[in-house]
Amino acid sequence: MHWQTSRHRIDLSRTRVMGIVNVTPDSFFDGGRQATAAAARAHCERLLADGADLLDIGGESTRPGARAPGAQQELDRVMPVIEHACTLGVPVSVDTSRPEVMRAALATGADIVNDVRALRRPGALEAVAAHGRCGVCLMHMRGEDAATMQVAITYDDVVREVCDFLRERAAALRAAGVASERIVLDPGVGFGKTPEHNWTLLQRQAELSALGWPLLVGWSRKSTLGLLVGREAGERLAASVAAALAAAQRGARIVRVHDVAATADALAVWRRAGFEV
Ligand code: 8Y7
Repeated sequence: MHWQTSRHRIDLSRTRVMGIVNVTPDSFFDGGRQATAAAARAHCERLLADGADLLDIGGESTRPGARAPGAQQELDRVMPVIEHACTLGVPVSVDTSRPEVMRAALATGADIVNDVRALRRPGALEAVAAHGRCGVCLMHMRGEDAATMQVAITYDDVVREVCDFLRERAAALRAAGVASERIVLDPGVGFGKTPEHNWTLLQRQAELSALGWPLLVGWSRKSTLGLLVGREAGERLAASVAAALAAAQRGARIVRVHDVAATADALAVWRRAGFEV
């Protein structure tokens, strides 16, 4: 199984680690735009030294209730970091829902569009289709944005509804001419879901894998883990690593994480123990 992206054809027979690079003023010491960009560039190099297989660079905070930056602000944040990341020899993903940010990142050489809104914004699907070669991660999210997604969450059957949504989005991309091998799916842990929904999606992850596309999953530091073990965001390393292993065991081909070194070490042991199939 492979993931075709702009510059790299990623072999997914081995579980891959996607390192998270948040270029938001609240995620790095905020000494202004230059300092934030420099810290983010250094963070890319740190994650690669720690064993990241891919980098995911984003400038829109998806914290529940966060306010979205404007398009120009998002471009100003992410483009200097993407330009640098594209020189480092690994696939680079841009975490955005904006077609103009997708186009700018792809023009610079970015390999993958990671969209928590699954290319539902006007022009987003077209931006990916027009490129002809980039990879794309389609994530399930209930609701429009971080401000509304956790309001009144009900599903009849969360796994069936997430599967239906992802199947429909993948079909829309195929209809627009996007090759199947460019597409990866993601259940969207924490996006319009209660902790119970998130655990159900992990327990029944095999049903998502059965859709036929590789799965990317992100549990890193999320509040569902914090609730289970009774820990704040900065104290969820062990829970995050365990969740990444559980997701890998259930067939995730890419895990999206903050703590790359610990996750890569854990996956190395898990792999050596014969769990990777
Ligand atoms: C995910 C994500 C976030 C995820 C994918 C956080 C941007 C929240 N989570 N993208 N983005 N999957 N594909 O806690 O689970 O990292 S932001």
